Formats: sequence, C-alpha cells, structure tokens
Amino acid sequence: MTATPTTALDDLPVSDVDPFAHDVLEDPLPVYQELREAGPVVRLSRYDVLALARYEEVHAAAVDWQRLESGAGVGLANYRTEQPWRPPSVLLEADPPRHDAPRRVLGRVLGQRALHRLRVRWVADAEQLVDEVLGAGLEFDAVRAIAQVFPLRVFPDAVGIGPEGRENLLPYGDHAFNAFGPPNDLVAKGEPRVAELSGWVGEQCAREGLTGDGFGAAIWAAADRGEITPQQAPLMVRSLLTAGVDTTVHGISAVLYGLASHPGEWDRLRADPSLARIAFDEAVRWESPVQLFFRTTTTDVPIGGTVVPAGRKVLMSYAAANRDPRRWSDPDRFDLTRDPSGHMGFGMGLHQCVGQHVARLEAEAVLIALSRRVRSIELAGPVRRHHNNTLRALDSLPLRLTLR
Ligand code: Z7Z
Repeated sequence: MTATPTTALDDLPVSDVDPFAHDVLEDPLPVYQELREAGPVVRLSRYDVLALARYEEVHAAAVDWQRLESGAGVGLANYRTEQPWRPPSVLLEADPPRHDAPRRVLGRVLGQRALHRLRVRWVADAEQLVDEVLGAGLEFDAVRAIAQVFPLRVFPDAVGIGPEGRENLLPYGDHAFNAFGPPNDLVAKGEPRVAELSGWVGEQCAREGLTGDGFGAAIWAAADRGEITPQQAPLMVRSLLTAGVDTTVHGISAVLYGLASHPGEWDRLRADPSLARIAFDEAVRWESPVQLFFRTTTTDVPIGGTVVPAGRKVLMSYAAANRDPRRWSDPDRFDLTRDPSGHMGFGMGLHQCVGQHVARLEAEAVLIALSRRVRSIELAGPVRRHHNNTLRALDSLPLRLTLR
C-alpha cells in the first residue's frame, strides 16, 4: 500500500485576504467563496493561520476536540504565549475534563425544563413589545425597535441581574467578540471602556446581586451542591452575560432581514407560525451571527489532504460552511422550505452553543407575536451593517409593515 499523498504546508494555497478588514466585514461572501474554491485548507499569510471554509472540513474540525483544543483560546491570540484580555471562560476556552462540569451544569440550567416556564411569559412580553412598536407607526428601524429591545428586556431578568446598567451589556459583548479577532481598530475602539464595563459585569456575577429564581442563582446553587467550584460560578454567570445578548440581538435582526428581503417567506410563516423555529435556524445558517472561531492543534492533524502540525491556529469559518454549495442547494437563498439542521451557526460538537434553546425561544416569541398582527413586511430602505471581528450584525434594518 502506498501512503496517501499529502500537500506540504508550504504548498498550500495562500491568500493575503484580511477577514477582519472593513470591506470584508461589509460583504464577506466573495471572500468566503474565494477561500472555499482555493482548497480545503488555505494559509492566510497576513496572520499565518490556516483557514477552513468548506462545510466538511469545518464540521470535522469543530467536533475534533481531542486534536483541536479550545484551551489555547478560540480567538486569533494564542493563550499559551499571549495574555488573555480577561480571565478565560471556564466553558468556551476550556477542554475536557475541566470543561465538562461547567458545561453539564449550564446545560441543565438552560435546559428545556427551565425554558418551559419562561415560554408563556416571553410570548406575552413579545406581544406587548409588538403592540408598542406597531402603535408608534408601521415604518421603523427593526434593530433599534425590536431586535435590541426584546433580548435586553427578557434575558437579563431571566439571568436575575438588577435593573441598573443593562445598557452596558451590548458594548461589553461587542468588545468581547471583537477581542477574538486581531488587535485592529475595532478592538482599539472598545479598549477605553474595558475596565469600566468588565467591572460592572463582574459585579453582576456575584451571588449577592442576583435574584433568587434566575439562571444566575441556579448556577450558584450548583456550586453549593459541589457540582462546580465557587470560583467557576461567577465566570459561568459571566458567560451568560457575554454570549447571551449580542448574539440573540443579531440573530433576531437576521431573521427579520431574511423575511423582509425574501418575498413570500413571511406569507409562509404567517400561514403556519410553527415555522418560527425553522425560520430562526435558517436565519442563523444564512447570516451566521457568529461567523468564525479558532482552534489550536495539539498534535499533527490531517485535514483536507494536509498534515497541520501541532501548535497552529486554525480558523473555522462557520459562515462560509453555512453557504457552501457542496452542502446546501441555493445556499444564498433564505428559504423556509429547506431543512437547515446541521448548520454550523451554533457551532458543533462539545462546545455547541449551550444557550441555543434560549435564543430560539426569544426569536420564536418575537416571530409569533408579529405573525398575529402583521400581514406584510418589506424593506423600507437599505440596511446598514455593524462591523465586528466575530459577529455579522446589522446596525439598522428599516422595515415597512402592513397589518392583518
Ligand atoms: O463563556 C464565555 O464567556 C463565552 C464568551 C463568548 C462563551 C461564548 C462566547 C461566544 C459565543 C463568543 C458566540 C462568540 C460567539
């Protein structure tokens, strides 16, 4: 038998594209196509990392936690050689076995049973918000009026933090997601407020300030039972506050954008509101609010006909995988008749988003509330993008609605 031929690292296709440059963040799709077409593994000369943009390789890397670790950081910076900007997450930036107890606890805290109790309340909250918005007019910016408002109304309450300072959550999250990228202007823009925002977030994570019935209290109760340590508990509350706000805001913006920009899809949803879940997952595939993450090889790893040596950062483009025509038919179309399951928008494997059911419930509540009152949704002007090193986001989504 002969050995499988492998491409030497030096012979890999090379791209000098900067995935974090503003023109790419404005419209990343041509770059994703270029990277997918160049090969299964592409060297990004600007950052000296290896990029995966095809579904097959992104999926394989995401589930291979043994050989592609998260403990060296899931951003561009390697925590083995560079100081993280904040103490690392005990979930996202940890590997088994350290990762497992926090993950198990948070999986239970955010599980289907806990969410069942929130469902009725959140649908009522969404109906109230939709009534307020429609009462003020049928043309509005859906980012400011709905996508930013709803998660900020319901999620901090569910965690159990106090009423003061909630306006800090979006800028804190925005900086955290920028910090996974290179130290560019987006990171510099956030730096002046890091100490203040981190201080506020840290205060919210202490047991004293949390209400008795929220996700935060449930995390501390698990520490009392010895399931996690008292040192891990506040960092897990921090995980909720970091990862649970901006992501859902941008996910809700994405689904409203998909519905407004693809005629006929809103009619489908209005006729069958049980499609709300599919609509949200299809939007998470189509827009990929979380565009990418990095892993670090712990050993030589064969990927796409190459052996990637130990200690290398590997960029996994969830967004490019979610538009890969090798996996999806007509991938650029937002389509409620497709089965979006298997999309990479929540990641895959051990670290797959632990809050995805919370996000789905928030989006579903908004869509169901809208479907009860709204006949049509259309764009009332051009959308404006918000640039972030990790997130695909809208700054403005002008909509025009008609009532049923
Ligand atoms: O555990 C954490 O602090 C944490 C922070 C950020 C977990 C997840 C994320 C994250 C999720 C980052 C989605 C970017 C996108």
